[in-house]
Amino acid sequence: MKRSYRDMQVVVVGAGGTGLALCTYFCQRGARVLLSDRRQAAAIAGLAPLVAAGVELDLGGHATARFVAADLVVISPGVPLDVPALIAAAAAGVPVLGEIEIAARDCTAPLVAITGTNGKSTTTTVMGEIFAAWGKTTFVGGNLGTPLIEATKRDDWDWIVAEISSFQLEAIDQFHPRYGLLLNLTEDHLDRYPDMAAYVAAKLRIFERMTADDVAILNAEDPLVLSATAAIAPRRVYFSSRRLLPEGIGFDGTALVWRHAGREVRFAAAELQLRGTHNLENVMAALLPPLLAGCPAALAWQTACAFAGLEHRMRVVRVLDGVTWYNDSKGTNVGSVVKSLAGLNRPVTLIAGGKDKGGDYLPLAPLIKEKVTTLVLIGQATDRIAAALGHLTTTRRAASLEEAVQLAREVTPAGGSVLLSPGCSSFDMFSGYVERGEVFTRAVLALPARGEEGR
Ligand code: UMA
Ligand code: ADP
Repeated sequence: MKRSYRDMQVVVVGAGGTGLALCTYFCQRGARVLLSDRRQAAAIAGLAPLVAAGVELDLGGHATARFVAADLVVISPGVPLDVPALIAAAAAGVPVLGEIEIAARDCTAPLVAITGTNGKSTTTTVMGEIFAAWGKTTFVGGNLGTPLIEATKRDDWDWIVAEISSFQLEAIDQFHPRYGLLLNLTEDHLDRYPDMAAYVAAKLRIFERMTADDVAILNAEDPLVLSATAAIAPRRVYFSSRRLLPEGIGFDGTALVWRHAGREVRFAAAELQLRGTHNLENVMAALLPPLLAGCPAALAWQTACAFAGLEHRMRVVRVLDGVTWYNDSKGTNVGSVVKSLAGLNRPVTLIAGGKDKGGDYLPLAPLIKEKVTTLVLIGQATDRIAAALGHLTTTRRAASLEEAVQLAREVTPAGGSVLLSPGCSSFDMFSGYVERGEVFTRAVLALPARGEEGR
């Protein structure tokens, strides 16, 4: 259903991919659009066609008077609600909504929304592939990369499968998924939230409008997920990587076992290309909505098995002189580094650091002691990580990721691994985790094999 915003004055906040797509959306629906960003024009790509289409600009800051006078303010995920112009607009009674709220209002296809601290992108991608293999026309996007607003360009979707971040959930109103997934909850984004409770509260908003006719898919082995969802309205279906469940998907050590309405279907875990217990959980979560919607189980499983993993998540870049180099640039919080290290054997050289998010690094301590022979630290978080973990193993500091790769090369013996899993966001040194992973990959591929040095 296409909404009209004819003659409304809409302020779009943030001129990243989301904001630019929002401008196009609102222009096409008759609104007068003002695009506001704290950055200056020279730092922003893609403005010219929008200006040609009549979009006004408010750059180098946010003009409160324009926000207060608007009919609607729509924010990008990276824009927090405590920006003064947003506070003023809300106080003046102007609706301040997030991009996913606007997008979901136009979408008639059933929506599957996937959130959690880790595993969202993997789960979203696998699930999208399962729906597609089943012959369904499926939009796959959201926090994964293609903003949800892009789904409104077509109205023939059978399913909309969207990765949803806590940031996106902060400014919803009627957002109402048919299936809402909460994969896990560990510390993250404590640079944006005052505490863990505020982060969890943002995540839980995914269930806010869901009713008993909808389904929440939940991790039965995550204590925080269980306690936080005790009172939600939707029907709950669980997955577990530790035991069998009477309903939902469980694991008996070798097979994933789906039990539903008195039926049992078994899938041999060894057939999956994805590795690690966390990926079993992601696959279980990805299977449940399509299975519950009637997708043939064998087809869903084949599709999950065909999936070899996303870039920048525990990808082997190279095996050089007996050392395996892993790019896990998407390991942007401590919980994800724990999972990545857990899958490796000693000796590991861990390259970590980046933009600190204010969380606790201590959950890494046992694995650092057990597996990490050298810790190489980069970026703004260096001092905090060194203070928390530096005494547990040999710790070195590097001024750049390239220097960290050189150091890792010198100290890692044959049979060992080098893991880039920063436990931090990348924005102190890079445009995002993708650029960080690419810089790492290039530096690793440029290393000469022993005996070739200096040739
Ligand atoms: N900005 C302001 N004022 C502010 C803050 C930011 O004007 O107070 C401006 C910045 O100058 C910049 C723009 O806002 O020009 C950036 O907006 P954005 O960060 O929302 O950028 P997008 O490119 O639109 O990307 C967003 C998501 N970014 C964030 O949540 C930080 C992308 O997730 C997402 O893929 C994309 O929308 C499509 O939905 C990235 C991410 O890091 C991958 N997500 C976090 C994560 O996964 O941990 C949540
Ligand atoms: P997200 O989109 O939530 O950031 P990804 O699927 O991109 O998640 O995976 C990012 C990193 O998080 C991976 O490299 C891995 O280290 C870790 N990870 C993936 N799935 C899980 C999970 N289910 N539980 C904990 N950590 C996970």
